[in-house]
Amino acid sequence: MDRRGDVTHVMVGDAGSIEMPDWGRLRAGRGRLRGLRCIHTHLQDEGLTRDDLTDLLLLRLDAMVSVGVQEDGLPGLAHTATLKPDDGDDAADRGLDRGVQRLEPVHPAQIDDDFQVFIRDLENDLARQIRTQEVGDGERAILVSVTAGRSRDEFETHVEELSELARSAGIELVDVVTQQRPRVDNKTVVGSGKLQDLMIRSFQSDVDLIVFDQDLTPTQARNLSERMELRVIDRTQLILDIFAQRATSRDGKLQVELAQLKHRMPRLAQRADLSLSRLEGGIGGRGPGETKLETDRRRVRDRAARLEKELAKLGGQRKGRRRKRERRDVPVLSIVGYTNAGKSTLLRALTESEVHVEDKMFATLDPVSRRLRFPRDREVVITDTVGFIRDLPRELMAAFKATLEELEGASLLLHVVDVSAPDLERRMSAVRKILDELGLSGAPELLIFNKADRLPPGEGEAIAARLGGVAISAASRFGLEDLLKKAEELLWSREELAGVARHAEDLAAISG
Ligand SMILES: Nc1nc2c(ncn2[C@@H]2O[C@H](COP(=O)(O)OP(=O)(O)OP(=O)(O)O)[C@@H](O)[C@H]2O)c(=O)[nH]1
Ligand SMILES: [Mg+2]
Repeated sequence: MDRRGDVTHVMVGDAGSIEMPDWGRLRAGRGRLRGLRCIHTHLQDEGLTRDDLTDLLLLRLDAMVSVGVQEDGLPGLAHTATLKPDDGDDAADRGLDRGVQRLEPVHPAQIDDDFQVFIRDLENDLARQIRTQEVGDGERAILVSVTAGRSRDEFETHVEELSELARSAGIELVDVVTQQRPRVDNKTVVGSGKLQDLMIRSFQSDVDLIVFDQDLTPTQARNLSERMELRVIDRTQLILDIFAQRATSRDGKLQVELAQLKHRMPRLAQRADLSLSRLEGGIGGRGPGETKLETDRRRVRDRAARLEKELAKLGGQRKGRRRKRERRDVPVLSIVGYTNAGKSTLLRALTESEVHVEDKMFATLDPVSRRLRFPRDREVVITDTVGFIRDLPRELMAAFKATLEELEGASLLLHVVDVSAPDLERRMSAVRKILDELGLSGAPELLIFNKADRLPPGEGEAIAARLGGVAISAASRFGLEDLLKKAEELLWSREELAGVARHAEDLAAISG
């Protein structure tokens, strides 16, 4: 029934269910309701069911009404529910009634409220709520993760990391939905009950995006975005999108675009239907543009091939520059480590230069090199690089490889570890694994336990002693001398250093 009271559809079902017509596929405008009430009978007078409330929410109906049928065939009570503006009362808002309000059941003959006025007020409330939600330009997202057999501890750090990634991408986190499950569901990652819950939450909170911690297969991606009527992305896509946001150099931009294309290729292969187009834009429509992806697979492949060629050319130029430096025989110290560990801060502290530092993951993308003069007047080049992360998307490995070519000639790896991270050892092994896979683990490594200022005094040093390395605080410049001394020892053999020292003493003796 529409707002004027005219009957627009008549649906006939059986005792168990009524099939809704397909006008549910289109979303009503933001904050607006559909302008239709659904009035149906229940043969048992059980009141509104879970399915009724779900339909109310998902179809954004003005109201869902069930009228009980008595033994004698006459109408019983009419149960009515409508959407409810979010009043912040979370506790009363769980389970079946999340986001809906029920009106007092009355006999149909006694309904005399002015529905027009009621529904207009409700729409205004809903619209107001959405306006206040639109603060900030970030997109609103719900994160989803299933345990999939991981330990609680491991699961939690993963979810935390995903939240951190979302924040770094400029996404506004609305909710985190987790599910304990031995395995990921083949079709929809989470189970069907959880999926329904997720749909309701996303409608209520008016989110733009759902981010899954698990990498989605093309089938899962399609199923999910179809059912959710929302953009659905996975962790890999999120990381790729962050890289796309950050890339500044020509090289970096091309690498990221190539990685994005490679990630989307299998999804393009399956696009038998149009619903997939929802998957394509990155966050805020960044990344390979929609139009580009609207073309067929071959054009995408061609584009990828062109990118690869151009990248190879740029790689050649880089190699030339590096060779020049190698000829000058300047040792290269490369700062590596998990993202956000404080690598750029360290470079800044050591070289007193302006280097971009930010409390965001993947703040640095392109390598930065600076000169550094050691106390004994030796000069080295020190390079800051992109941060690593566990389960690095395969597509990004290639991009890393190119930007990390700088590391190939490294004389010493300065492996920066955030000593205040609870899972620091897991992060260390993630970094080493990536270095290994990139074939860069040959150079000697100095472990640098940064952010010691975040721990009680002495604790950072204890960890450094246990795992072998130096404890520092790049932010407060604590421990830098120790670091330089250790680096010097690793760079130049002791004898050589002793020789230099003797030489200096001799010189002092002569001139004295
Ligand atoms: N408390 C504390 N914070 C630090 C320290 N060093 C760095 N930070 C902070 O950690 C955050 C990340 O620092 P960055 O230097 O950008 O880290 P990064 O390793 O270069 O990060 P990516 O380039 O994103 O991989 C910033 O907010 C820094 O201010 C430290 O010694 N102590
Ligand atoms: Mg950095």
